[in-house]
Amino acid sequence: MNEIEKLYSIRKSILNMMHYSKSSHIGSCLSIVEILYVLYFKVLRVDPDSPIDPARDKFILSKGHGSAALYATLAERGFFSKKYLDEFYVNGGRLPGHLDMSAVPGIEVSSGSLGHGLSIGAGMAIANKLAKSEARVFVLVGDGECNEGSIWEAAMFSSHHLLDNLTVIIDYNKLQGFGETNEVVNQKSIINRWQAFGWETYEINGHESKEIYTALNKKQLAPKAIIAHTIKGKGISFMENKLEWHYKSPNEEQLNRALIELGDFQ
Ligand SMILES: Cc1ncc(C[n+]2csc(CCOP(=O)(O)OP(=O)(O)O)c2C)c(N)n1
Repeated sequence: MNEIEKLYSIRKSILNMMHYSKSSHIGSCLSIVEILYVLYFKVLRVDPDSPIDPARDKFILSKGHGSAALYATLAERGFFSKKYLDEFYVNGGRLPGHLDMSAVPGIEVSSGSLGHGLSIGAGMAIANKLAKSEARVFVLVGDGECNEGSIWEAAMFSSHHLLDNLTVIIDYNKLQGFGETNEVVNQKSIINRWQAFGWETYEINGHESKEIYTALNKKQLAPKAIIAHTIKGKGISFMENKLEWHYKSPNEEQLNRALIELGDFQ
């Protein structure tokens, strides 16, 4: 499968998972598909056949409510069977609604309570340095999640320790659960903030694979923050930039409409 087909397949999986489980956060998932694709197919040194290799790079999805996107990407990359995706967020199912590192191979950290992933990632990055490992650590956070004070504590810590093996990607889709991010707690100066905390910063289109790849691979002397401009609900016209799709789940008619549109998105 080429890149377009893989992106299509991941989005299709997400739509189906959300529909069958009647669960929330479809907009949050669709905004990070290209970022996850580039990480898992182009950047991360990971091996589905050896998922806990001590030398592997690590990725943490700190905004754990985007779990369906990570499960779908991991299945696409071969970490586990795509059949497991049918067991997302259903009673007794294998894949919990928020990320559980014990559920399937490939999940590095259980998440869902926002604000913790970057601190955990900083700990992993410093551990890699102590072990003289070349492995890198990547953390994806939401823009609303950046309202959490713990993010900024981790940001201070990471630049103090010059963690040049740590990268945070901010999914700047400008919406959170109950409103526009810049209205809830203003993040307009988000790049300046990360710079002021001593991070190397990049600003990219978070749906352009080449831009994502280039920013992720730029050599760094300090921790790196990538502000990825994204669209919540990306790829489905009636979901894009619509707050309601933080919580709504597509019914049968909406699912079919979305799947038809997804064909156009290819
Ligand atoms: C500590 C904590 N507080 C509140 C929530 C509830 N919650 C789930 S998603 C969400 C909004 C997150 O917005 P953002 O980080 O911008 O991610 P997006 O869904 O827009 O991708 C909130 C507040 C949570 N999961 N954890």
